[in-house]
Amino acid sequence: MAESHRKALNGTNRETIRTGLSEESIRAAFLDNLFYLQGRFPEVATLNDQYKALAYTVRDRLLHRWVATTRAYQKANPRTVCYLSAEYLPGPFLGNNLLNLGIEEPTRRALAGLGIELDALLEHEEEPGLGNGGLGRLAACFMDSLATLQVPAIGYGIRYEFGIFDQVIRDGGQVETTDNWLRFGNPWEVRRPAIAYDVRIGGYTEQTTDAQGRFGVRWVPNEVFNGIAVDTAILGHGVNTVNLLRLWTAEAAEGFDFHAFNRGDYYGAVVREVRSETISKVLYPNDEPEIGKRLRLLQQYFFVTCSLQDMIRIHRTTGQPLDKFHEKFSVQLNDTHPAIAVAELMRLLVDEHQMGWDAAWEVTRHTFAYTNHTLLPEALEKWPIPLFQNVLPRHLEIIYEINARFLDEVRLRHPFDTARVQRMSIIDEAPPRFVRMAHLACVGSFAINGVAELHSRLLKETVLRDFFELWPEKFQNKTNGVTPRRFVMLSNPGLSRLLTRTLGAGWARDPSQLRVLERHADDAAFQQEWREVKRSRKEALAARILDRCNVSIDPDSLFDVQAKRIHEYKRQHLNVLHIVTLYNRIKFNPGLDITPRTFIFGGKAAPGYAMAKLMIRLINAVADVVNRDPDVAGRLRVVFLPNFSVKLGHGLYPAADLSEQLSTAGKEASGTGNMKFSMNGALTIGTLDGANVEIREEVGADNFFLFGLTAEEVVRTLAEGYRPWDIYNANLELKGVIDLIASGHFSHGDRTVFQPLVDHLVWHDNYLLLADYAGYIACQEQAGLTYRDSRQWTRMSILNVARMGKFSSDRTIAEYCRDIWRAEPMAVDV
Ligand code: 8GP
Repeated sequence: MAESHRKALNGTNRETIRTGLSEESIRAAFLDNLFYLQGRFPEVATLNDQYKALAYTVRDRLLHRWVATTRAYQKANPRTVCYLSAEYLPGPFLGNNLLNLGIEEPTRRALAGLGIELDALLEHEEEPGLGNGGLGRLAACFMDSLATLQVPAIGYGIRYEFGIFDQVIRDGGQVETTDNWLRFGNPWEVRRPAIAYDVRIGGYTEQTTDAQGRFGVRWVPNEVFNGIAVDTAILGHGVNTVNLLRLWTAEAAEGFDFHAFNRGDYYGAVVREVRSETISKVLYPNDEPEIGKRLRLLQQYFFVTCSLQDMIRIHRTTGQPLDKFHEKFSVQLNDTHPAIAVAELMRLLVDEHQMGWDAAWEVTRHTFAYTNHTLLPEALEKWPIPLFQNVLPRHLEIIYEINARFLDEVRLRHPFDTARVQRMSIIDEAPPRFVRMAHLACVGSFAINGVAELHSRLLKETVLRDFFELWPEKFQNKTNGVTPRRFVMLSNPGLSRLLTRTLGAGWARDPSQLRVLERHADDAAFQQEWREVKRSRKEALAARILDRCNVSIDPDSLFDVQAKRIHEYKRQHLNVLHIVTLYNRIKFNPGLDITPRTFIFGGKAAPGYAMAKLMIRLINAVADVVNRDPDVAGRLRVVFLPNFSVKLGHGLYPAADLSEQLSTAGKEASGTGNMKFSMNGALTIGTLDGANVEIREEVGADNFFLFGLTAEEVVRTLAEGYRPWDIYNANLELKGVIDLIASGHFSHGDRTVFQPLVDHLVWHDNYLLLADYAGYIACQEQAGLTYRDSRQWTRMSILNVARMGKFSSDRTIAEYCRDIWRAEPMAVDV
């Protein structure tokens, strides 16, 4: 496909220095960009100069597809999906764009001709860490799939100057440093100073009367600043569609406050500029209480108003009236972070475009759809009314009005049920009173979805139960997916080649074709090739770990990997209990014959989440002791890979043998790392949680290591008065493990370090580690034994890849398009 694509373009008169896809064109363009954009010549160019020259070379090749797409959209005026997300984690762009353009090989040769290694430039790229984890990465996978499926779409968000912090491990603990990803410039973005919108903040509202005597409301803000569009091209795979990722950056309304200057207040003016620019300065790490985070509310409103104003501008260019807005756009709210959009669209329509309330509400409630990404009550956003009033006084009035009408509807359906009315209200009346953003999102959306079957069911039964009873027709499930382009083709070229040689190239766009692999699952020669691919990825990871962490690991050992945010519900510490169990077993029985394992961890903890940081400390402390202990050498190794990112993931997923998906059942909405591992041939050890349930269904129970309580059992266990202390005392092996941690064995004799974690486990354990411990250990034993039977293990690995087709984000996006967005593909010609 890439080849025909290239030929088609090579055959046209578009073969210029900015568009040509041949080795010669790419080399000429590279040198040209080095010279004219960097002012450099090859002999003095730094790695960064070379990287940028190549990035511009590739970007040029995106640009005419971008223009062609924009033209095609303007002409056809298709229905457009707008994805509103406060987070995007796209990962490095260079490799993905080369892949999607199908020019990786000619580019490699073009550079080699100049003595430059493509891989060094790929490695040099700094990724935009504009997200915390799963939710932001999902948004990026969706952008990839929308473009690949040729669906007209815009992703709207915030261009944070500092993304997710960089994680450094110092003395075994996490230290955060700022992520200055823009330090060397970002060659992929195009700034559009002409696309700028006013953003008002604070002040008060007053009643107005127009010439016809109609009442209206005027919002008199006390601050105004600008949002400027910064665009990144998102190219689909093997197609010409380039969709927009449009991120907003904040600026002072006039770069310079002449009024203040005239009064001699030059510095006051500059300070004001600095203040407005802080809006898009930094991404908030998650798991921190929202309360009091004024800047966070400002950020949410900032990107939402710019995005909606932008949609209205685009809609007006089509000549259609605003009451047809929802026919042009379907707007997806990625969690509640953009939920203020419901009130903002009402404000824009009613106050700024003089639409009547009822007509505006018709448009609004047909525009939005809401995706929920978590059941954890602490993650459900609510804003204190005093703060809300201070920042968005007009929106608060609008929300009160929406709420009053909504609660009338509830009362009509459920007379006398005041408890229900209180539960469902958008306003939480507990002092100081709060705006419940999830309720606003539910009331203002025509569709509400969870991100895996189990999660969607639990949403209906628990946190959104009242809303489900009121509007069952709004509720849907859309099981997450991930893009096989980035997470298989780009991350694992060896596996991709093997798949393409065996199945043809179609699997990356139609992964149901992977099923054909089932036929080869027992073929010895194929199995051998399969193992060689895995082995080469394990060697590459071992080299990286030696380089970064100065720990040598054995590629023949079982690579047992857990990479995700650090959180109690994800239970990295259950994994540690297993490691210490094996450690103890070997210490008591030095001759013990166990499957050699390398445990690899990656993930960040929210800076304010003390227990998660203690978990990181525990992993590193155990690693330190285990890796130095000659008694266990050759059998156990533990590595914490710092600063986990999309880029690190590229090296991690393909190298894993076993994927740890340990969340307490009912807590992980879906998970997406689970999919990336399994698509690369890792077997999963996991609970019946999130998408694990569906992965197991697809790959088959025989090819999945299952343990643990079900979501229902978790609820029941807690309700019946769970006593972890009893389990601790009843299970001698578990007791030995916990006592060893408590004894200071891993903390230089200091018993206090891990005491909070140990105490929490034996007295509270709300994530039920102790309840699941025995099952987990037994299941791990099974996994270790199976690994020794390499034919059996390889067979299971092949079957995992063969049956993971469902978890391509193309399938997810096709379902959103069909069931929620009513959006159709539209091919673009160049
Ligand atoms: C995550 C869920 O935890 C994960 O299970 C799911 O796969 C992913 O979303 C994509 O749907 N949720 C978040 O990342 C999340 O809630 N983040 C907000 C706090 C920022």
